Amino acid sequence: MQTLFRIAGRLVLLAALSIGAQAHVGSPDIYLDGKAGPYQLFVTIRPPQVIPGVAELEIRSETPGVTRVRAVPVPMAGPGARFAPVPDTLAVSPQDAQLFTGSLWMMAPGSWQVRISVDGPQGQGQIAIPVPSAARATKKMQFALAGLLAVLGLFLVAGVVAMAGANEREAKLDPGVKPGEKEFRAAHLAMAVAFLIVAGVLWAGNAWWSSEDASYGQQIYKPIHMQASLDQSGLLTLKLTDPGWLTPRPGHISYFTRSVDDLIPDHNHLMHLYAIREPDLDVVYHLHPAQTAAGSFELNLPSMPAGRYRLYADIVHANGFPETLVSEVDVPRLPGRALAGDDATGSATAWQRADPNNTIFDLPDGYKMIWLRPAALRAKQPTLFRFRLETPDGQAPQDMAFYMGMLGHAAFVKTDGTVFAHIHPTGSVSMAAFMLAQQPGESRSLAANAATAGRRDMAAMSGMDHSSEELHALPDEVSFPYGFPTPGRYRLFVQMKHGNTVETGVFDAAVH
Ligand SMILES: [Cu+2]
Repeated sequence: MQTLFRIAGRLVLLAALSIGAQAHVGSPDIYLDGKAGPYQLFVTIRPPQVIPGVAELEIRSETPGVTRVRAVPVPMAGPGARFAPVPDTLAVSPQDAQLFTGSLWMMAPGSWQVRISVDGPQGQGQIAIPVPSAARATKKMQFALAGLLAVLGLFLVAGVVAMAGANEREAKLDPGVKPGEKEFRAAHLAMAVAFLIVAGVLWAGNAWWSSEDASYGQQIYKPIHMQASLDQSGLLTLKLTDPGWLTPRPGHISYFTRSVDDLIPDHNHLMHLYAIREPDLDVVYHLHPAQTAAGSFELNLPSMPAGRYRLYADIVHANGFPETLVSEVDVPRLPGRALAGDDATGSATAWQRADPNNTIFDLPDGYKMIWLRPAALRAKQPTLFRFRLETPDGQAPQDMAFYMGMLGHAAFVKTDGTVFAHIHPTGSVSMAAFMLAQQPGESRSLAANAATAGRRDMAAMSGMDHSSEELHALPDEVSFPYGFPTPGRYRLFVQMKHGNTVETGVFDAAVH
């Protein structure tokens, strides 16, 4: 009986669903284009369906000659980060000598990293990739499985009770002798006692399982809650509240904490807010509200076209755990106010009326943004999305500039509202978390280091520079490593900067 319960319990546990990344909405897979020492890698990590569970890893070296790739998951912080287990060696694909695949166990929810080391003709290279890990929901047991287990369980209960009865009724009689009234009475008593014992075991099993279920329920990811409000002057206020998730309990060790006031800046801002007008996705704003108190952000909205906007706010916690908070706000006709700072906007025709194969987007100042798009777009396929900017007379702009330290920013949005991903030339990882992961020595103060290390390390990374003084000619092209999570219609908002102008190109995609 206990074995039956254990098996049933394990099956339910395995059916508990999870998603890996909260950095985006509905887009758990991690895509990264970066350098491990001298080797340029395109890394895809598909976090597990369950926690604990197995993450799938796919690494393509764009630098030839790589002989061995090893990988190991470790927590971003805490003792686990210092005592990393022995890394696994990835398998070489039989079709492609520069494609390496493998799988890694992710043992607990929280802020993790996968450390990758690469061997080749130019020595060894390292890169660490942040992997947020969290259970998302508990899936109910399948009806057919539950029915089968219930029938088997009933059979076992009936069997035990019947055996106890038979033991008292007939086991002690000689062969051929019929049981009398005394035996029947003893048998009924034995069956009642056996039933009570079995029922007690079932009750204990159920209590044990309920406590397992409750403790798993504790692990299920609950995003920080964001409440948006707008006053008559156009002041947007965002209130962040923590619904409680993986809160450390007395007697339990927890290396993962999260709160509304442990945020670290990601490319200069504590919050990156995309406001996208519903349901046409025809107007987009990339804004940066300022923190006014713990868990409170404010922004004077620019004069936006009226309508209902969905808000996607990207934040990063001190331990490198990123989250995208979602809310909505109705924007009425507001007093005129210009865009300020790093804020930028763009608009296009409604996605329903747009050509899903469009490659050229005409910008308001006569410039053009061009998507060097592949022939077909498939879900889950790691792809480099490449965009180029052109002057009105078809030339490469000579004054390309970094927009918040990067060659470009892109938002991939599914038109049904189920997917939102804010992507950079490095990929889908949070830049702040990526920088944290590159630093060895976990005893540091994460938040303090991230703030100061940010400027220094960002310059060293691909497609990023913070020293605006040394303006060597920047490329007129930007690329984003990403893969659509599911088939369907998507809209892409791509931002590049030349001079003091941030251009927002809008493209559509039908993904198969
Ligand atoms: Cu960005």
